[in-house]
Amino acid sequence: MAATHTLVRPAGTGEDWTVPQNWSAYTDQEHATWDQLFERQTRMLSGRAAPEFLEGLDILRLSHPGIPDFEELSERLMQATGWQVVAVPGLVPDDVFFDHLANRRFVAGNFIRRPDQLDYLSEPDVFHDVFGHVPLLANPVFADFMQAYGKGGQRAGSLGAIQRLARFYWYTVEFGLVKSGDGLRLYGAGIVSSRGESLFALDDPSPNRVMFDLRRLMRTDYRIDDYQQTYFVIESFEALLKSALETDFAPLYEELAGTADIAPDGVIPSDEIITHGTQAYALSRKAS
Ligand code: HBI
Ligand code: FE
Repeated sequence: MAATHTLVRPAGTGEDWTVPQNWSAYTDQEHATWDQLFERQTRMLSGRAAPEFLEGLDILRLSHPGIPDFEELSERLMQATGWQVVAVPGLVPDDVFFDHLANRRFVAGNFIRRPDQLDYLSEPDVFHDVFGHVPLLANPVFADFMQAYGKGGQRAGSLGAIQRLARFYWYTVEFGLVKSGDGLRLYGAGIVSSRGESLFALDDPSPNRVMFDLRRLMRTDYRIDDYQQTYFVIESFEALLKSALETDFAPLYEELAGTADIAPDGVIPSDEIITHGTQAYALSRKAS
């Protein structure tokens, strides 16, 4: 999610930045890394992830051993919601990213992290992109939301509001929580693909957990280097889709241009707070 305007299209990538996944080139070690991460996360996520995410894992039969073949995966996903997964070598420019989403194509890194990077890497790899993002694309409501986000991104570019929209994505698609009849559940890809954050986001007393409010969220800075200090909780995926489809974004961006940013750990009077975090974790990291 960092600034992507300086990216240079690598040799061998198409005009749209896609590359062949080259599935047959994965080594046994790389497939084993996928299996290890998959096993560890699915065990952790039952009872923690949103039911829609867990259903997506089932529908797409992502449990097959080894890194999924994007062609097979796309066939199942196409049948469920009309989405496809295409391979890219890494981050792509914002306009390219939005164009893919607007056309119901999800771009996924085709490489996988090294065995010494199981818990953290900064670039989105195939485990983050496919395990983290793709299951919810099998859900019709979330699938429509992602396309609406892509179309919104195309408009935001011309309005100079990419940063606002990037915050929307960050605090929902990457790090969102959702209410369920039985407490909060995880759905953000950055959370569900991370062992540490899957525990932290739901159970730790450190972070704030605040009900989703689009205006508020678009004013909030985020950190890319550590666990989030605030998580926003949506009422439902239907409500999320509604906020994307029914908000008139151009006047909202204008209104927000006159407001101050809110720090990643900030709380404001209008917040509907579920947990007012201690921030003990963030404070301890700063001290060390
Ligand atoms: N490229 N591969 C990839 N994955 C992303 O999630 C991504 C990207 N480029 C731009 C981007 N995300 C974001 O900056 C936009 O959502 C704003
Ligand atoms: Fe992501």
